[in-house]
Amino acid sequence: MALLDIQVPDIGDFDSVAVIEVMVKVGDTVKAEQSLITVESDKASMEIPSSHAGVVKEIKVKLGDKVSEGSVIVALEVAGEAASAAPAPAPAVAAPAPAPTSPVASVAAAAPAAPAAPAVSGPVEVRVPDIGDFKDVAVIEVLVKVGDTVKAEQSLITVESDKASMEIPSAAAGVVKELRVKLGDKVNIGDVVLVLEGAVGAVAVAAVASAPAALATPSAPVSAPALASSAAAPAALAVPAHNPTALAVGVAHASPSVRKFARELGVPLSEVKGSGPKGRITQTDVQRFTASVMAGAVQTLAQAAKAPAAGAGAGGITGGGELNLLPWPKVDFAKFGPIERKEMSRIKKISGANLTRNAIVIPAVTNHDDADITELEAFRVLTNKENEKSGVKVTMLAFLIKACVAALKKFPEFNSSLDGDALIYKQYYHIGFAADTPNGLVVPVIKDADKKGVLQISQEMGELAKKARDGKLGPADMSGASFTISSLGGIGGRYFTPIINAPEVAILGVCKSQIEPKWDGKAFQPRLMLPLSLTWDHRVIDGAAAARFNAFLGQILADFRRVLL
Ligand code: CAO
Repeated sequence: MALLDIQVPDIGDFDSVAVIEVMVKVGDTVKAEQSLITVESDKASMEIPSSHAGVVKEIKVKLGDKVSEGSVIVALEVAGEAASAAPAPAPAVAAPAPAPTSPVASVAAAAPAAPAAPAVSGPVEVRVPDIGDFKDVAVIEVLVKVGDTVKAEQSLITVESDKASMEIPSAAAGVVKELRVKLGDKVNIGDVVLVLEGAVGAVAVAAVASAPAALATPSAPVSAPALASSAAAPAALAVPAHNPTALAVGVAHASPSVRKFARELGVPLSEVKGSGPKGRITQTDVQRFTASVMAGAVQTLAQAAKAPAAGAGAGGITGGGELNLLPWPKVDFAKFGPIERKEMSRIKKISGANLTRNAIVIPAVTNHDDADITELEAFRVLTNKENEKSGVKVTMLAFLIKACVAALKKFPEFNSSLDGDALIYKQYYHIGFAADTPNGLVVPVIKDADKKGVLQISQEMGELAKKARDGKLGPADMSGASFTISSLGGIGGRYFTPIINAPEVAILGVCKSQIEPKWDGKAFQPRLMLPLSLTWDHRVIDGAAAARFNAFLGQILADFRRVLL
């Protein structure tokens, strides 16, 4: 074993460039060719790989450091034999650009404009310049379009290899007449990027096709830095051979690994706001963007384009579309402590999938309110005393079901479902109630609750709850609900945000009632208050209607005689 300093190899024009990512840490075992850091200039970013395999003993650079050829990146512990290999960076192998074979053929994209160059009226082909080890690299961004006026040095396209991305600037100013590349094209030195008209600082094209080797203007030969070094030389791009002065226009600024990451997730990088230096997009930015899209806080341009017009196609509920979700984090929990793996119950698996769809697809809003149930609770206790022998216990939930039926009659859209662009108003009142069972959450349904009294509802609810706990509910017991109540009143808590049980459009969450001081105009009175949380689908219901629904429910619960009205 020996310690070896891994240095920045000859990377051409990359001099004093900033370290924007450190991709390893002390103790990491790295392979030869594994990327250690990402460096970045104004126009290109590049990952610098390790020339040897070994274990990282010390990191000699940090974020923001400026490095050049020969700068030590890490101290690596390598096997004896490998250590004997010369770690010194390979000498620069930058080759000068080939001399132009024709003085008036075409221009290298990166060649700076000759200061005294005249304007020319004919078309000018702008080509990919000689930029070193640069073969069959993909065009990942086209930064201009036909009709655009471009300045000399303005970036035209971004190309990317495994390890580096680079913007190719224009050698001349002019108007884009024709684009010769598109996204995904593989380009090589000499390929025509676009044709400019009225170009300044370049020369007109005489016989383009016959002069493929002419890649630099005579006045400004381009140096061609190649990324050739020892074992560390990545199959990568060198920096563009130009003086990078122009600012990138509308360019997604990210390292190749972040670009790759974004591509895998289908994230449009051009829509992600970078939080890194100079607005560079980091992996975290991509993750945050994805999370925002998932949460519905942000729409990608593509989604916006696909989305139905406002008011139309609200029934996109069945659509789904592409969510481009991040992969679920894979964590080896055993690394942190003892663990046990248990399969989830069948109910949990099924309800989990439904809940996820409903949470993501429905633009849901929850209104919280309180209902004064002092008198109702007194009545319930009295009723239970009187009916003690019947064996049927009247529950607050049974009263809530009746109260909700009255509210659903007054606000029929709460008892509806979306069907494409139409609403189906149900003329029946089947009320589901969430029941907690040892195997997970189920929702039995009280059918025709409008036609049943509180006692009958209580009795049916007791039977259904028992069937639920015993795992004996059949599909018929759980289907057809037009509205659902989820009561945590027997357990506790103040408010929560229940998830709508699609294709219903609203759900009422209820928590534990408690005595609160309420001002009656003269004094505070102890009142039993029931917390209500109404979640509703904003495509169907608006906030005012939701507030009215809750207020109406509160009035009924405060004085149950109103049910009769
Ligand atoms: N405030 C105060 N106390 C309440 C109450 C409320 N809002 N609601 C019920 N209680 C009391 C009851 O009066 C009862 O007290 P007593 O035993 O002294 O009479 C006790 O709490 C237990 O009630 P319960 O929960 O057994 O009966 P219920 O009719 O209220 O509910 C059922 C039945 C099946 C809905 C319930 O057992 C259950 O499973 N609840 C959980 C639902 C759930 O998990 N929802 C979450 C879905 S989102 O994940």
